[in-house]
Amino acid sequence: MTTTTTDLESWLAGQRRTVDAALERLLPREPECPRIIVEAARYSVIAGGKRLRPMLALASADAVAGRLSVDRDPALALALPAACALELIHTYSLVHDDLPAMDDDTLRRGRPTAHVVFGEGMAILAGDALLTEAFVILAREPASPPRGDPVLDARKLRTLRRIAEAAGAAGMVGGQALDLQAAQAGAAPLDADALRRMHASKTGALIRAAAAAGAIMAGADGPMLDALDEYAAHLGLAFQIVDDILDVEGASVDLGKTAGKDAAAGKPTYPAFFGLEASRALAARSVESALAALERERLAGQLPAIARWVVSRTH
Ligand code: GRG
Repeated sequence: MTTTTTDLESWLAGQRRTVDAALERLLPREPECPRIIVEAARYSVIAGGKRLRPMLALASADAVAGRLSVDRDPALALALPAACALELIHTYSLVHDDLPAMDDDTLRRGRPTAHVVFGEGMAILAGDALLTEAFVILAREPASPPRGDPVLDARKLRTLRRIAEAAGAAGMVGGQALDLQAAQAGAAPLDADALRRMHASKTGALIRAAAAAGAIMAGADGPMLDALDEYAAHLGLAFQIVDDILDVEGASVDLGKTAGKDAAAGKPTYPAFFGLEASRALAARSVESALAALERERLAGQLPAIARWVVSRTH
């Protein structure tokens, strides 16, 4: 059975409501936390965004449950804390990326960036809080079923490690460091292969961790996990290529962030290396490879439709 756009849209809308309600519950609160950090941490998360990483984690858990013929709702519930943690880590990375010391941007998710509203120091702390709280959530949740289940604890530890590795120096932070280094005066420009490797760490690692986290929490192992990792690696590449294309073609008002920044800054991008048409073809080929990885392990649910949506999106 194929999933239609409407099926995907209504699935995403339902899961998004669940994720947003869970984020409301899990974000830092008063009175344990000072009001200023509660407000600064919530500001960029509640602003919205596509919630791609949480959706991937949940779709992955759902696909694994389908494949293992177990109930989908408990699998989704087990994956929900990891889905929220991933969104907090992703949001921290955007808050820090937008700082004057990095990309120096004033518009994100359709709103002024966190440092514009709260000041630089507080935006740094908001990012720090989001990153740290993500690991509190991964260690503490889910609160039910009762804690102390050794199978669940083992899944949680694997998930926590997978996400930490993806967010850290071998993953997102490492990729951001390469990006920053390449932008320094006098630095050698990245060639197409170095660009691919930089994005694989900076953006791809967390996308892969999202698919893995949902799958691990739902009980996947071995070839099923490998297939999902391959799916997500291709999806991450397609996502990045489309992001570069939208930076050329999109309007800031649709994107919710400043369009045209990469070209203006002379940054290497897929359209700059290959042109728009070849970049679109590359993204389409990546999606085909992502779908082939799923088929190999007979994984489905919403994952194929999410892959197609990633290349057809306009924001
Ligand atoms: C500061 C450690 C650190 C890392 C920053 C991800 C990242 C690393 C920076 C973002 C720069 C950027 C615009 C990358 C292009 C791809 C990307 C990650 C876009 C933003 O993600 P979306 O489109 O955002 O999923 P929303 O707002 O929809 O969640």
